[in-house]
Amino acid sequence: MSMQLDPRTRRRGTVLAAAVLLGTATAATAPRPPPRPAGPDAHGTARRARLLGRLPHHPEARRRHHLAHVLALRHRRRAHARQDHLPAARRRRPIKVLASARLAQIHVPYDDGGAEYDDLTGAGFGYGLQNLKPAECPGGTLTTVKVADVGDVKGLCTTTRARGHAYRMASDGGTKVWQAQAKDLLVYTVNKVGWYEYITEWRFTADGTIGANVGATGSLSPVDYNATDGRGWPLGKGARGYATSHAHNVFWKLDFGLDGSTKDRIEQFDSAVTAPTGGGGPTVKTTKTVVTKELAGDAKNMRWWRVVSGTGKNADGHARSYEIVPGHTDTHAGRGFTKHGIYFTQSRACEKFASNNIGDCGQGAPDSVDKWVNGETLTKPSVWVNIGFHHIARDEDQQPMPVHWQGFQLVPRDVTAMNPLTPADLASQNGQPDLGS
Ligand SMILES: [Cu+2]
Repeated sequence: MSMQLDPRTRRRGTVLAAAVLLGTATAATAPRPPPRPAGPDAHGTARRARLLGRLPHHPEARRRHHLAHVLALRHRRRAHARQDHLPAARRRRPIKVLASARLAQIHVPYDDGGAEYDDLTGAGFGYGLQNLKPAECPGGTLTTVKVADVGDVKGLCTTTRARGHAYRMASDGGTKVWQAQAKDLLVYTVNKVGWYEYITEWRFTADGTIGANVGATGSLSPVDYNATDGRGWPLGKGARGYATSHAHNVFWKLDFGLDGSTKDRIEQFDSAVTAPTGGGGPTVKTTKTVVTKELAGDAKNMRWWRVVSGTGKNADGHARSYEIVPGHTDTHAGRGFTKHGIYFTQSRACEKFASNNIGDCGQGAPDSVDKWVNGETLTKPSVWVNIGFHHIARDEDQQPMPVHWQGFQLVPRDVTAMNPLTPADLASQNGQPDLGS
């Protein structure tokens, strides 16, 4: 995006926190589960994950939070209505996953150093919430959002979308095929910032995976077509205009509340591969490191992180956790806060935005996530995910620009003892598969 605003101008209340992270997550859209034996998490089968908002400090954020709650309640009521028709054995308790999940900045520096924007807190992202027509929310529900200084905007879409195979498995003898077609639950908004439009999407998959993505569309900035210094790309017949290359560094802030507790633990895993020296194949050694202090982490081949519940275990006695799976990212070395792909900080409510923070952390407090990593012990971690996209424009970016997505997934690891969609006749196959005939 590009707007002729002072990029460092702080405009309180410009944020539409994508605190739109509502709804009952998985089972709301999953095929109706098969009957289960009685008892909590019997056979380790699925429980419904859900998200709950947390009460923010800013009045405006509170209003949005309220909306999130209303929607979450509505979803819950519907879910309960559905469950009323189920025998007791099939009613399952939800498992809390997140206390809060929000978009935490979109930082856009241009390659020539001439412009740099913090779209959420410096360029009016929240004011740009767009009204959506029903056609933009196919099969779903549009909800009205109150935006400070703007008014009501019918801008929040909640809908479902076909996903295709959730799983497929043939028996050894080929006599039977188990397969399921799934739907995702999607919650999204569109915000216009300058000539760019951002789609903020939260996606809940029937297998428990949560996806956070931002899609950039709209139009290239018409005032940034002057890159004759080699920092752009020629667009138009011959080479009439040079669109200036730039980056979109998108940040999310996640506060987990696994099983209702914020006492989560962060673990990092690294695997080292050794090529074979004699007989046998290559070998791999995987090492776990518990992240006990605040950390600015860098993605690396065969490295991953998970957030582990300090209290909750699944029916097999394994600690519940969510793995952070980043999508493709271009890490931008230009600022301290864009240098790293992930940050773990001791949670503080005033630390809301990864850069140009407008949370009230007090006079002289640092205003970006890299500076909040200062050696504190992690007892209540916040997770900041940074996914960057270096945008070198192309002819196809006009007009309008096709949506370009960037984001990450939260993938359940040992949240349930088996696949939450396991059909009844496979429910006994926990531990060692027996495909039978
Ligand atoms: Cu761009």
